[in-house]
Amino acid sequence: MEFKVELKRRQTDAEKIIYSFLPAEEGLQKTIFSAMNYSVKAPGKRLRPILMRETFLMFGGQDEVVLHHFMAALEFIHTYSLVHDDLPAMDNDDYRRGRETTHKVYGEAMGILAGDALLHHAFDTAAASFAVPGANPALIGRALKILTEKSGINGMVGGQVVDVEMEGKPLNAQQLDFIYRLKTAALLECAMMIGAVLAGAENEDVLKIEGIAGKVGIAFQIQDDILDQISTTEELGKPVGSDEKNHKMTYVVLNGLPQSEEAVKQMSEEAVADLDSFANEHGFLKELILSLIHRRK
Ligand code: GRG
Repeated sequence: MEFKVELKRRQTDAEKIIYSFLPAEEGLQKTIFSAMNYSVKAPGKRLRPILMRETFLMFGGQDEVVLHHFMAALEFIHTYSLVHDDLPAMDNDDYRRGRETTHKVYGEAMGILAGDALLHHAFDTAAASFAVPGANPALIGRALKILTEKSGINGMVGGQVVDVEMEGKPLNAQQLDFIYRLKTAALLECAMMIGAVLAGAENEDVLKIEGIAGKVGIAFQIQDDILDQISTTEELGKPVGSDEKNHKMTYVVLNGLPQSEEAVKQMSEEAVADLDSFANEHGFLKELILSLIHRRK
């Protein structure tokens, strides 16, 4: 079947799974439930949960119930990061995923709280998988540790801290690489590592997967920088030129467009070559990674 059709099917499946863990909009605090649901249901690509599931399948994972908890948890963490990133104290953006940002619709206080709520709800959703009949607590424990580490101070939040602190300052290639590894690649590593862990992959293979996802993550962020320069608000669903507005040093600013495009291609192809060293079936995963080189949103 054509790749685009297969991808759409996986996105629809992922959304069904993610939405099933969202709160009902009722009770005195229903505004926060509504703000959480608004943020999560905005049309995202669902890349992280899809990567998690494909890696799980690649390592022969069978029972998906526990996996579903983690797919939703990771998308909640990713969504909270976008909600907070758009706040006036950060990028101060009005549009995301083709609609008004959460704080524009619900106000700044609710924007902050919706991000907080999604983060807590993510860990509640992941921890609830201990109660799944037949679940393996040791694997869930390992997956929880990865989720915490990759999203926290030595992962996404750590990268964002350096990104914010370095705004408007010159950055060298090493510092930029540090930011991209933590801010962006960490959550992709998290996705693929958890998929492998929950499928029961050997530790050595989980580490190999971390390396592959790291390359995909860096390529993904460089492509994000490229799109911020060459795309349109309509196509991207969020403002373009945001990096320039915020005086951000990016890979594109440092190296120019042609070299950046080449880096995305090279890193994605390296990731795919590493993936090919596994005998396991991974056709869709390979196509997905290669498709990111040419992504337009
Ligand atoms: C952690 C407090 C706190 C703030 C947020 C990492 C981060 C910190 C914010 C996210 C903003 C950003 C540009 C992150 C880099 C990763 C990235 C390119 C995110 C966009 O991911 P997509 O394209 O988004 O997968 P969709 O909307 O498709 O899910």
